[in-house]
Amino acid sequence: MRTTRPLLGVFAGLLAAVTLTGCTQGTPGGDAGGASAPSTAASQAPAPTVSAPPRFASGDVDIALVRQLSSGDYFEQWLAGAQAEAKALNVTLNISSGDGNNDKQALNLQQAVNQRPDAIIVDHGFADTIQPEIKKAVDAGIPLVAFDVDPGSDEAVSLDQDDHQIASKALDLLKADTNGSAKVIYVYVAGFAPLDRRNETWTQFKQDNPGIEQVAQIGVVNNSTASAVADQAKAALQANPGVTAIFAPYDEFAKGAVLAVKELGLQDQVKVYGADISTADIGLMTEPGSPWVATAATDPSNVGRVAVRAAALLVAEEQVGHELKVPPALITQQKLRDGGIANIEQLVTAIPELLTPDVARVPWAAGS
Ligand code: SR1
Repeated sequence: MRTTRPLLGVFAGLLAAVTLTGCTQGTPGGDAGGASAPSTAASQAPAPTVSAPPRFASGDVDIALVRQLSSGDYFEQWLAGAQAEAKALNVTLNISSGDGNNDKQALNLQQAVNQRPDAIIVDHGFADTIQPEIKKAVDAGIPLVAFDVDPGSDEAVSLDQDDHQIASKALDLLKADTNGSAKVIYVYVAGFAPLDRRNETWTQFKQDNPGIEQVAQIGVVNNSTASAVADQAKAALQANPGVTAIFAPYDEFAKGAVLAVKELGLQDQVKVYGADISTADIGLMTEPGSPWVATAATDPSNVGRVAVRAAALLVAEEQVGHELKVPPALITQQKLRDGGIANIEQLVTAIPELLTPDVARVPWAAGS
């Protein structure tokens, strides 16, 4: 797939990189509903040694981003990163969201395909509704990156956060903290690819650790996931007085679990093991007496950046790889408190592996 790039010099490459900063966006870059400023690897990365392909230099690249969900810390941070990377690469990002309505997302993808963008990023989605539309995009020859959704096509590039690791990192700590003996409430909704993969790890974990007993399963994903989960978690805690842990591998789930534990005054008895991270999550985890003791997470804005870089590489017919993974880190309450970490920027400084400039590196871009 790698094309031969024209023999343009280093000077031209640097010039292009400099002129790429003032670009036009399909949506305003960097404004993502109050999400933290996206992190960047620019300061660590070497200067680009090749020039941008002419279409990138002239701002003629359109990428459609077709989302299933957009509300909540994770999705806001992810979008902020995607927009920042689009701006850095001088591409126009046309964004749509199904707002949790799978048919709407499928329609959005159909419309995006009709507009023939240079590439499409599909961000989450249910296989039944989105795969037929992904097939149409692929059949039309449009390069496609599928984040957190099974594209059902070998032609698409898959991107995920290594969800098995996300689950196992949190569960290994749960096991260590409880000496392998705990009654656990589990939060899960089937159909979301990352949650389904984390569920595979949880299922295996229970088999391998007979002292860990799931006493209740709860879960809902909607526009107010945290408060809906809080209501469910309260009922499950009241029905199961011996619970000592809640495994809630999505930060909106974890927020709901934390709320329930606090409202019932069970902070000393019940600990929450989550996934994902945001500045708001860090605040919740480090509050005095917080039951949220650990989360396994990537930096969401970094993942959004990776998705856009992968799509840009496909447009440039550069090698990308068929499956991209952004590895998570385990973030404990203890580590946050000990490090005085209060926001995502400080977290990324403390754990630089959260930035992954080598995943889908764009050779002509600074900071990729
Ligand atoms: C409803 S799916 C939510 C998950 O998507 C992303 O993978 C985030 O990690 C989040 O946990």
